[in-house]
Amino acid sequence: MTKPRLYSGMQPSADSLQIGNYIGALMQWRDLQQAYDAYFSVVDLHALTQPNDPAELRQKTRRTAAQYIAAGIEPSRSTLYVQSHVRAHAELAWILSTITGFGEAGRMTQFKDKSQRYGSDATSVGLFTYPVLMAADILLYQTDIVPVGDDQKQHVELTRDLAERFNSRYGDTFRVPMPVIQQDTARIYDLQNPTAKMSKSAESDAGVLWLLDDPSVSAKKVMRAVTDSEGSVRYDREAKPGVSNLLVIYAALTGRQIPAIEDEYAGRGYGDFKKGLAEVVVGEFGPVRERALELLADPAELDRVLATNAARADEVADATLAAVYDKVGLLRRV
Ligand code: AQP
Repeated sequence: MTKPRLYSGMQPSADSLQIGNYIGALMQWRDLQQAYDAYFSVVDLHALTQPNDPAELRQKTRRTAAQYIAAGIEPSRSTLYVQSHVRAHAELAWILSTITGFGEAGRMTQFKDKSQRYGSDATSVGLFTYPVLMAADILLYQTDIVPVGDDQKQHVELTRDLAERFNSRYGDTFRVPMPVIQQDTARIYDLQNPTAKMSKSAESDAGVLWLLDDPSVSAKKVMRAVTDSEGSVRYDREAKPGVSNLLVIYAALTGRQIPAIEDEYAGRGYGDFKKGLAEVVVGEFGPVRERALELLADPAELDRVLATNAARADEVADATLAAVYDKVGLLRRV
């Protein structure tokens, strides 16, 4: 029996992924790859919507791929590739852009947020059409499910609308994918500003736990995380965002329930709790970091793995694109 298909990706927007990417995405991908025919992409074309140094972008792309593998994505089981290696992404995005309404794209809240943040001079057409490229990413693989954070839900809705529109205009071509929204408890907040999502592009480094941080640096960041003056290890997202965030990280990395962790640290104060969490973080990330650095020490081998996987992705993507070109009436090259 063929497995249902899954697509997801991350932008190579930093040298290292952060613990939010790990808990919110990579840990789930690692589990899902058993039951799904999974496609995991490093979406470098998406990353071009923000200013980049070319040499750094190449480096970040390799580093992101290495961290996928180090975190447990198996390139022999899942198709783990770099988006720009598969030409069909950009080509399908063009076709889909011709059936996307200008107003429809303008309603995307992420575009509104980001364009406001960057200002009109730094807001490109590429940033505006970002969700159309994302729709192409997903639809090329006849995807059944797309695991995403809550902030990406609107983009998957647009993807579904475009698939349905294309299918009704030109005949059945695309599978209409379902978003699988990650639990709110999988959302990780900045250690210094625990009401803001932890992010690769955070302004300050102090609140971000990087996967590739030296273990002693990760431990220090945990010890310095913002808490409150109450002194009791208790989950209360509203009143105690800092401690609650640390509890969520603890629970996610150990697979334990939050009440059990609260019980363990009852009456022991924040110092002990943070020390415990620092051990958990270092224990989890140490091996991931080592494996990622090993992979990065042999870039030729990493590039070879990515090329083999891109060839696998090409096969599926090219078949979808050929069908699309036929349906819309492009003349076949003989
Ligand atoms: N703080 C977080 N908690 C839980 N999940 C998170 N993700 C990101 N931050 C958290 C999940 O990681 C994946 C990364 O997707 P992306 O690289 O396309 O961009 P993003 O969501 O915007 O992630 P960042 O780290 O905040 O990157 P920048 O700063 O480049 O925008 C997604 O599955 C996301 O849900």
